[in-house]
Amino acid sequence: MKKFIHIDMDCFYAAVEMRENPHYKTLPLAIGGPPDKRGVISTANYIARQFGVKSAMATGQAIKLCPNLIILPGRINFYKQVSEQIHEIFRRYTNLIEPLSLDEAYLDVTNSRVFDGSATLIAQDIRKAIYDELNLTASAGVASLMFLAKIASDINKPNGQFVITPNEVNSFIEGLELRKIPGIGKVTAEKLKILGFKTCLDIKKSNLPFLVQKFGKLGISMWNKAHGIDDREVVSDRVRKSISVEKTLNEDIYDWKEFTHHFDILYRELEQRINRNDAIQLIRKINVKIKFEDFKQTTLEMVSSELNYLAYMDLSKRVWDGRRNMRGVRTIGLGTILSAKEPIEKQQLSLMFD
Ligand code: TTP
Ligand code: MG
Repeated sequence: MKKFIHIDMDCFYAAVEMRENPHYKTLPLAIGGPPDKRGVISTANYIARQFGVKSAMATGQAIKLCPNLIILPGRINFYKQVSEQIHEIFRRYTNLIEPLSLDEAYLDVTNSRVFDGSATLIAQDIRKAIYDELNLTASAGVASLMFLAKIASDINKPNGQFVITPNEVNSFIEGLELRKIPGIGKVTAEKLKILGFKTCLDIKKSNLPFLVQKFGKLGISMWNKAHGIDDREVVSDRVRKSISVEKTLNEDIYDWKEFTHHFDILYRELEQRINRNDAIQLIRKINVKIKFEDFKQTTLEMVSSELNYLAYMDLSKRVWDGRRNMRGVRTIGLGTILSAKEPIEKQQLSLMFD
């Protein structure tokens, strides 16, 4: 049985802008092109949505619905950076991450050992980390089938999550309206309705040849989904290259003993992170990164195939004695460089030829 989490940020671009400029929080806000250039709305905050402002709507139309609407042009590169920070959080829980857009991703947590493998608790923790560290809210869906996880993430949006447990899957699917299935747009939903198909139960009661005749590939896909079959897998965007942890201290420190106190906590955190990601055998190098009060930073690394407390301590002491020059320490980072896992195809090929 698989466990999937679908994460979707709440009014993502608008949420980032509200974080950067909190006075927008109480005002209707949209990101979009200017009305005089036939601009469209990318997204709107939830206040603007109460006026009917929506993604893909012409900006001119949006202003008619909400005359006080604040419209910002948007800054995609900044949203990309934030998206990367969100992915950094995801990677604490699993390497199997498939981004659907900047603000949306599937995570396969079937083999994650965090929280005893409870996908519900993992989803909660991811949302908490996003909130605590990035000051943004996310919604999540949890299910044993990918398409259900995606549908579930919308149910308690914003800032909520919804779990479909394995024994709820059947009844959930039967009651599921077809227009909620990703890939079924307005036009198809209308066509389905005319033929008497409103829910997955209607599809289940129909027959496959008829569905294929009327809808082609989509017919097969609907039939499968209605029967709880979705054998797609999370295709991860990249192979992880490093795992590291770091902490910026509340106050700069000048005392070695105090340093070792923070070091110990970080080391344990790194150990957990490595174990959670099943990465112990992939370690090739270890490093220590220290940032000083003047914001200059230094990194020292060594070749190592294991996580070794004394080796990390040794690297730290060398930085402390040799490179600190009386400066206070502001940030401590402990990291590993990993070798890439062999792609699965390659493993299978070599098995075939062995
Ligand atoms: P969505 O997740 O569809 O929307 P959202 O995050 O703004 O709001 P929700 O709380 O309903 O999830 O899209 C994510 C971002 O992608 C969105 O902030 C802006 C951008 N986007 C566009 O630029 N054009 C579009 O038509 C849509 C739908 C989104
Ligand atoms: Mg979103």
